[in-house]
Amino acid sequence: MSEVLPANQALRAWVQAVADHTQPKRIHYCTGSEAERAAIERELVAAGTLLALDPKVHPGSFLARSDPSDVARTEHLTFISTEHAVDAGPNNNWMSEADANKRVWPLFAGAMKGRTLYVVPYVMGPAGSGFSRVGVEITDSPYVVLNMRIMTRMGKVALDQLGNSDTFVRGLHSLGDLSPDRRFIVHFPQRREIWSIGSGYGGNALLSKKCHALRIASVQAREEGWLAEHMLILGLTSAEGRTHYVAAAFPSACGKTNLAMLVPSLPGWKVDTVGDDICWMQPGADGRLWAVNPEYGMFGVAPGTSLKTNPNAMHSLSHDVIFTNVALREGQRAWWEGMSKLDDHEVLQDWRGAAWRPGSTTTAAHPNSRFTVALRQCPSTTDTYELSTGVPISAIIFGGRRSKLAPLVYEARSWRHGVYVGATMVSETTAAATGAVGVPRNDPMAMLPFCGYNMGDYFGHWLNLEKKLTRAPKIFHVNWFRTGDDGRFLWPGFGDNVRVLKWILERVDGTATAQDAAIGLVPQRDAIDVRGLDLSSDQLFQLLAVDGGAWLQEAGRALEFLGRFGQRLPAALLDEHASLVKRLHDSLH
Ligand code: OXD
Ligand code: MN
Repeated sequence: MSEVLPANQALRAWVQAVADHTQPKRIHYCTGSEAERAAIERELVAAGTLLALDPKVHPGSFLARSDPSDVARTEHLTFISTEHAVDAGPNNNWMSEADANKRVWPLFAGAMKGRTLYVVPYVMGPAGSGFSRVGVEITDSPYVVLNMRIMTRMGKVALDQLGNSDTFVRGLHSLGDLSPDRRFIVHFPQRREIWSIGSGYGGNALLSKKCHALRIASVQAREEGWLAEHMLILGLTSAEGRTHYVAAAFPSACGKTNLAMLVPSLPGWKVDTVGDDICWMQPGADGRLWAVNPEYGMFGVAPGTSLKTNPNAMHSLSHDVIFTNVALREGQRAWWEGMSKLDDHEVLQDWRGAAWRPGSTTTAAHPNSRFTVALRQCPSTTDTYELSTGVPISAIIFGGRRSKLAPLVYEARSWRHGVYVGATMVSETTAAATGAVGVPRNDPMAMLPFCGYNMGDYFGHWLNLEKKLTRAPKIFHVNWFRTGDDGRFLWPGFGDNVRVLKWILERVDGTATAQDAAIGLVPQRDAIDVRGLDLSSDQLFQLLAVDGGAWLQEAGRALEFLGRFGQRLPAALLDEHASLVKRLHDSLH
């Protein structure tokens, strides 16, 4: 690998300062070239860190196994460091700068001894676009470098965009000793800096993703009048040829990737996948909200992904993939729960590398096992994710995993009501973060773990944005996960979700009807296109039902949650809350 030193003095000075402290054996500035990728892969395969998969079944693909204590984001070890704790808000763990300097900085001392320090410049957003921002991650993990090369526009393209500017987000990452006792992910939003030590796992270590594109960018977005959101972006073209773009926020592992690349069950409808996880949106001169996906790849949850549930994801995975913590079938083939049937007597290697047999009480793949793959490999992408103008957003969708209560879909009455709907979102927890699974938790705009500042101020920022939007997107809430009395899902989901998107876009176009329910506008039963679906009218009734009494209790819990933001909570949200409660009471009389 030939060394190319960038001209940017600020970058070189920072790298030198980090190297003086971390003491790597050598420094490598990444170019993003093919030769560089191949060299790192060879090195990792030789070291046993990557396992090459069957080149016929998985050309160019590898399996990585992470330390068993390092398999998900660790929210309790993730901190925001601001001068005053109140600016980080009750939604974040706060650490003073003095504390970070005392507790975290010393962990980096000599941490890269014997290792290579990689300098990874990257662009978030289409290169040269007014939306895009440059970051540089310093890391001692070659696995991180390979992932960053897929997830971002990495190397020379970023240095070219940066030029001599010193306004890049600085991310410092070291594996440290991988001990959870010495694991910290600390963000300094004011100086646009991130320190991450002790974890090699995706969201903790690929600093472009949650750390930069959400936590740091959300602060920057507020200062500059835009939004950095945990949302997929998709374009939907109707059978008649009308295209709308929507952005949708769901908590981690609630099907964002599936929805982003859905194969519509309605004939003639088409989906264009623009992004599957993160969305940066700016008001345009035309009063609409325009969006780009800052990422270049997907870091998707593997379990549950199959040709049936997400054929586009499966086709994306046909080559050049990094799998993390999936299981191995004989012949070096990747496998995970829900992917395909196994033979009864087959013996696999589980995600730790131990022998595993079908029927075992443990899972073969880790529930949060992942695939890293370039977005361009997805059959449902076009060139829209490369558009420097972004795409105009017609609808914003919030969603959660709710087995009860929330109807399949409803529309907010106004932007302000939509912000209230987003702010009071609740979802049942998943395996994407450590902790108990299946517990309802408030997750405003699916941003609770990712908003880099006090969410009271964040709600205020959302409310203020309306002033710049003469053609604001309509806001909706969906729930694919409602269950009937027998505990089974009422809605088929997956490709049939297009039926709900269809209603949403018809609402945007003003052609679909809705009935005024206390919580918002709910489709009339005949407004959802269920032709060809095996769905009884009783099931549809249950899917769309609004139980006023249960919603009143929910509203009580929502108020308690919003109360956590105290003085920082915008009064407009309390007004929305009072109106909702009044409508609910009225509906019960
Ligand atoms: C992710 C997450 O990895 O939200 O996208 O956890
Ligand atoms: Mn996510």
